[in-house]
Amino acid sequence: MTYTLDIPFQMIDPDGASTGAELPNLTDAELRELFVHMQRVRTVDARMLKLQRAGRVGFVGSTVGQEASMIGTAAPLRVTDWLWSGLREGGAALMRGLPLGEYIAQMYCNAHDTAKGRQMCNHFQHKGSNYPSWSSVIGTQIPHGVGAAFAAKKQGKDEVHTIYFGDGATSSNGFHSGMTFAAVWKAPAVFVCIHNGWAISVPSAAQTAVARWTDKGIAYGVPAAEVDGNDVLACYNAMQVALERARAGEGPTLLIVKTYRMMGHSSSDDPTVYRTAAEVDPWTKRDPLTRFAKFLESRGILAEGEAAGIERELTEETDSEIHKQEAAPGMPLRSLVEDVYSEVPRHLMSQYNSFIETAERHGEAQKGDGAFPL
Ligand SMILES: Cc1ncc(C[n+]2csc(CCOP(=O)(O)OP(=O)(O)O)c2C)c(N)n1
Ligand SMILES: [Mg+2]
Repeated sequence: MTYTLDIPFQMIDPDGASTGAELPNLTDAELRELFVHMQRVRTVDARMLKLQRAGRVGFVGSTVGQEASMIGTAAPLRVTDWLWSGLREGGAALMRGLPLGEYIAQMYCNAHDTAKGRQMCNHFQHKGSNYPSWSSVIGTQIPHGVGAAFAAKKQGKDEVHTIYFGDGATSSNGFHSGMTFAAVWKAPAVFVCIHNGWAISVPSAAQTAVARWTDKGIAYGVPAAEVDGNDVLACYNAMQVALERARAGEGPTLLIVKTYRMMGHSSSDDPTVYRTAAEVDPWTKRDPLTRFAKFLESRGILAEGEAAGIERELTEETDSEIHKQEAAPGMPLRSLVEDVYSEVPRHLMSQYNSFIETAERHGEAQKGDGAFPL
C-alpha cells in the first residue's frame, strides 16, 4: 500500500490560471459562492480585529491568508458530517450555517451567546451544523473527533468527522492517539492539518524532523496528501477524495493543507519579534482571494470590480450585526450558577448572594440578576 495519495497539489496558480488539473465538478454559481464565503471570512475577521483594537471585544485569532484552506476543505462536507475545529475555523462554521449574529454574540459574550459566556471569546460552537465547541487546549479535539467518528461507524451512521488542527498540534499527544485509533478502527475521519508555518513563535520546521509532512501519516498507516492551502479548488478536490475514502469504509486520511498565517498568532501577539518581512512578503503574492478572483474573472464568473461590491455588501451585513450585538444585554449574572445542579446548593447560593450584593453596589448587576430566590 502506498501512503501518499495521488492528488493535485495545485489547480490554480498564483496568477489565477488553471494548472491543467481536472477541476472539481462545480457550477459557476457554486464557484462564485465559494468566493463569497472566503470574502465573508476575511471581512468578518477584519472587523473583529478592529473591535478588539478599540477595546470592544477581548480577543481575536485572525485567519487572514487561511480563507481558502478552511472554505475549500469544508465546502464538500454534507450537512450530516461533523467539523471538529482547531483554532481558526469559525469561518467554516459560518458557511455551514452558524448565523453571523450568533458568531458576533460569542465575540461579545452577551446574552445571545450560545456558550453563555463560559468560553473565551472567539471560541465558537454551533449545534445545528455539527460544530462542537472549540478547545484552546491544543490537540484535544483530535481524539474527541475520532471517538465520535468511531461511534458513528458502530451505529451505522453515514457521517464523516473532519478534524482540523494546526501544524503545531501534530506534536500533541492528541494527534498520536487520534491517528492511532482512527487508523486501527478505520474510523470515518479526515484529519485536516492547517499548516500555516507557525505555532505562535515556533516555526513549523521546529515541530518535526520529517522531510515531508505527509510522512507523518505513514507511522500510523494513514494515507496522506499535501495540497496548496491558498488554492480553494485544490483544497476542495483533496477533501472530496478524503471524504469518499471515509464513506467507502477505507478509513482516515491526513491532509496537509499548506498555507501561511499572515497576521500574529492572536490579537495578543506581535509577530515582528520572531519573523522577518522577507519571510511574510512572498505570501502576499499567493493571496487566496486575489488568486481565486482572477480565476473567476478570467472565466467570466465574476465581472471586473464585482469582488469589491461583494466586499462592500458583506461589510454592511457585518456592521449591521455588530450594532445589534453591541446593543444586546450582557449574560445574566445568575447564569454563573445555572446548568450544573438541578437545585443550586446552599454554598453556591450564599456565594451568589454576596456576589450580587457587590455587583449591585458597583452598578454592575442587571435587572433580574438578583431576582433569584436565593
Ligand atoms: C496543550 C497546550 N499547549 C500549549 C498551548 C499554547 N498554545 C496556544 S496556540 C499554540 C500554537 C498552536 O499552533 P498550531 O497548532 O500550528 O495552530 P495555529 O495557531 O497555527 O492555528 C500553543 C502552543 C495550548 N493552548 N495548549
Ligand atoms: Mg500553525
